[in-house]
Amino acid sequence: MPGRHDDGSTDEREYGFPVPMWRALARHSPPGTGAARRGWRSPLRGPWLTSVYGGILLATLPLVILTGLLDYLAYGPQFNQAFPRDVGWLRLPQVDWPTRPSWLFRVTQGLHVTLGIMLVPVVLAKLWSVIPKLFVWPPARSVAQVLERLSLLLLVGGILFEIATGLLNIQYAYLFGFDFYTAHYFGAWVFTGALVAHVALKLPRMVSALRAGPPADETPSGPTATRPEPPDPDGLVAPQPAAGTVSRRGAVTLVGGGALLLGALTVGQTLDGPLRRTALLLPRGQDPGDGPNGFPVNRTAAAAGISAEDTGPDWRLTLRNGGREITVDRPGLLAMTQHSARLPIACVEGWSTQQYWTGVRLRDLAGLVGAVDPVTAQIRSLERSGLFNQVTLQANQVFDADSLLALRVNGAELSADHGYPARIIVPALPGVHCTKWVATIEFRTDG
Ligand SMILES: Nc1nc2c(c(=O)[nH]1)N[C@H]1C(S)=C(S)[C@@H](COP(=O)(O)O)O[C@H]1N2
Ligand SMILES: [Mo]
Repeated sequence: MPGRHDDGSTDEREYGFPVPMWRALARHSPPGTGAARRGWRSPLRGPWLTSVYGGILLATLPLVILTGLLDYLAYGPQFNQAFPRDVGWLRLPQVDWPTRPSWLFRVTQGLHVTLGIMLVPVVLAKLWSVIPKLFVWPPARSVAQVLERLSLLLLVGGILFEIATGLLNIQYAYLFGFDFYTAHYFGAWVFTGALVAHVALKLPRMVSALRAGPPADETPSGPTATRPEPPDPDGLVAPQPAAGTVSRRGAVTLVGGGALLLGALTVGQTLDGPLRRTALLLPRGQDPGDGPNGFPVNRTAAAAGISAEDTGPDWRLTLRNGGREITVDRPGLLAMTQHSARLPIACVEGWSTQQYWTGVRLRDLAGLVGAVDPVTAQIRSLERSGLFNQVTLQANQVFDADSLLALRVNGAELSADHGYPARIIVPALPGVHCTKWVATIEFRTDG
């Protein structure tokens, strides 16, 4: 039977659960939770500190989410070539990815990876600041609280999952037994949903905590004078705080400095020139060699199983348009009007570079085989297997004046690793779709 209190309320109303079971649960806290909770004694914890980290994440995470979704769109989901292929009702509006500005994908992808890495210390600091809540017992007092804690599980689990899979992917470490793109995409939606709920719930408290400011008068007297924030309803402030070892400002500076340091060690991979050597945290970061072909290689010719014979004098480019088929050899391509453009290669793993490419315009090749009004172009590589041995291009990507079947780079022949005898280069196209060792181009009018 529900107990009745002096104020007329019942336990049922207080708990929102069948009471005897709940009482028993509350009485029998798992061994150690109380001690663990009291063990978190830093005087730094409190609503203000949590709100500072929360505010930084609130201002920056939407950019990481947005650039991530844009990257997904850039892959051309309308051609079923984005990953994951089937996203059910999580389908984004299908738009043609533009070719201008040519650095668009370089920026969206670079921001996604660099900012994502920089936010790692902030996320960890935010989690550290709320860690006593993990040991609250009973874990929830009402159905609403159960739901809130479930959403926190998705929020925390979601972001840690996105960080882990993202970091492993840019290190080319496919340790997990599932597809990275699928996992990272669905994880992003889980996390984003939980984030929206969390912000809706906590925004007012964040704003008021920031307004209230940190406890006054700590800084002039140094870290040992660090004062706890006043006790809060959320239980972030330690009931028996230990003496301070670092000032509140020092803690925030440390986390911010960590973020900037990570950014500094990452951003080089999206820059050309000697600064690339500063990308110490990334495998494609440091030393791509010298000369006209001295820029990062994603997959070498050897790794792709491309032999010297495949790309020798017998190589032909096959152009198709409906029933028509034309083959051209390399001297034939070199005899056509050559066009040059300075265009980036931006890889989904976060590195990018800009080079000076020369070759035949894709629209001239369309004209050669009489494709006046193609809707798509389907490109296939000599490479027999692998995820990236073909791509479908949109009409605007075929007809951009700088879209090339590149034969040369920086005034020299393409190297075998960069796609000799011919490769695709299209403004703002993700690197993964700049197919190397091209064998056939098929123009289609039916999409
Ligand atoms: N045939 C083929 N083309 C390919 C790839 C591949 O694996 N096979 N990798 C792509 C990827 S992921 C990138 S980022 C670019 C890198 O081009 P680069 O190695 O010349 O720098 O090539 C693309 N073209
Ligand atoms: Mo790539």
